[in-house]
Amino acid sequence: MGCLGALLFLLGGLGALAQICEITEVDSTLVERLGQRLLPWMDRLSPEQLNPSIYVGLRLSSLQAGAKEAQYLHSLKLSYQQSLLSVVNWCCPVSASSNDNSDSEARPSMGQLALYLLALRANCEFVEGRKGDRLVSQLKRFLEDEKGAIGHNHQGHPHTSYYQYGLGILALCVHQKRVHDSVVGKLLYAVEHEQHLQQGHFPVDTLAMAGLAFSCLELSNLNPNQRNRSTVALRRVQEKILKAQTPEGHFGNVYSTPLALQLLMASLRPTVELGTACLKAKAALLASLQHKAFRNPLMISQLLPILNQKSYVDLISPDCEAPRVLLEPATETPSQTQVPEFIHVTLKVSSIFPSYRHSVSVPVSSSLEDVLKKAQEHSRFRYGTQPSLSGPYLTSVMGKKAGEREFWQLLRAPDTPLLQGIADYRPRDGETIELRLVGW
Ligand code: B12
Repeated sequence: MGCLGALLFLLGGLGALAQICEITEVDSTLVERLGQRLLPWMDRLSPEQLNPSIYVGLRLSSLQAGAKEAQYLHSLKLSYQQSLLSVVNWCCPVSASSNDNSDSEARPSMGQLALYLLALRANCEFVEGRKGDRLVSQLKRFLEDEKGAIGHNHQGHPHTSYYQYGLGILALCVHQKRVHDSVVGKLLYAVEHEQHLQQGHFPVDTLAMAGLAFSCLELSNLNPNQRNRSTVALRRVQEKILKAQTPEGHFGNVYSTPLALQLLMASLRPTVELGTACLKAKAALLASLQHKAFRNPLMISQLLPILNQKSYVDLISPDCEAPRVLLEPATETPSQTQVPEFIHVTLKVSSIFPSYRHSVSVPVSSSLEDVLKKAQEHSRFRYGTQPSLSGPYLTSVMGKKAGEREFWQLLRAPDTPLLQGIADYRPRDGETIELRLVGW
């Protein structure tokens, strides 16, 4: 045992090990800057731009947005209640299909409904009354449908994903709503036979979400018959996440680290190995913050809780009286008007016939979305997107829509998948970006 190990052992002896995965003493200006990036998004109150995850992230953070926060929750309530009441048989998630040109079928998916329930709980509300009961029944029905899609012999897949399945169970759990053992059983099976989760592209995020759901069930004792299985699965999740730590310290990648830390923080089984891994992850995360890796509001919303030593499991009994620092809008430094410098980016699509390859010129620090727009204006390139909580999701390229369990993957040539979406990724001069239709 090295020096660090010895220190952690000592802390454990003092009963402090339970907090060993907490990310404390982060520069408060860094945290505030993250929060400030959420503020402009809180002015976007149209149903397709509302994002319950932003509200949850802020309420579990050390920051508050004053009157904006209440207004945002109000808009969320109007939008979600309306969707519920206007659709008699509210079901079936928005599929990953679209027309070319932006399309926006704005019916909340299972995961979005779950996030909305988390948002209510973040405001210390329990779903209740007739409307509340309908929300709960709806989410339970979603989960039952997904259970059916997975099938008796577990050969099928949920229509959405195991990530959303975990989110659904977690949301009901923090509202103390019990789901059937067989629903929890499907998620347990998926974790026990991990190839089901490996098939997805982001096993760490999915494992972390499943783990958060199991932690909540364990703490709330909602499915006592599944307790032993759930305990073993939780340990497995923790081990898998620790094994997925990269040499720099991230769990999976930089963007799965916040959820992974939420899970590890909520862990009831701290170990020395866990403490060491968390310290390393903290260092990696702080370095990413310095490099401004966190600009996407959804990503910030998953990160803010851990910088306040909180996880979604804390929504079992949230502290709505905890003092939080009021966010002021960022002061803008006036940019000097300069002649924009241009870069060249090559766009490549081989998954269609005839294949496509074209170079476009865009101003420095343009997004990939700007590149796609430019290519569409100046060549035969066509694309379609769908709004999502993470931003515009690329659904079709050259008229070819991604089918069920397929997606248009974004890669930097020759073969590096991008870690950001089209709105956030900023290509460098000379880069080739490939859009590739793949299964998941
Ligand atoms: C499941 C999942 C997928 C599935 C989605 C299909 C499905 N039916 O579920 C697949 C494998 C297809 C996928 C693809 C991609 N994903 Co993804 N995905 C996730 C995951 C695990 C859960 C998303 C979810 O269900 N959220 C909950 C629901 C309620 O929210 P929602 O907005 O309604 O969900 C939809 C969107 O999230 C959308 N979606 C999924 N991924 C992404 C990524 C981006 C950038 C956008 C705009 C939309 C989007 O699909 C969801 C279902 O419709 C998250 C993990 C996380 N920590 O959030 C990563 C995550 C969001 N994905 C990520 C990335 C990078 C991608 C890709 C860009 C990878 C690539 N190189 O191609 C592509 C998207 C490319 C495109 N066409 O625009 C990153 C985003 C990081 C960031 N900086 O924003 C995350 C955080 C994973 C990670 N740790 O790196 N993803």
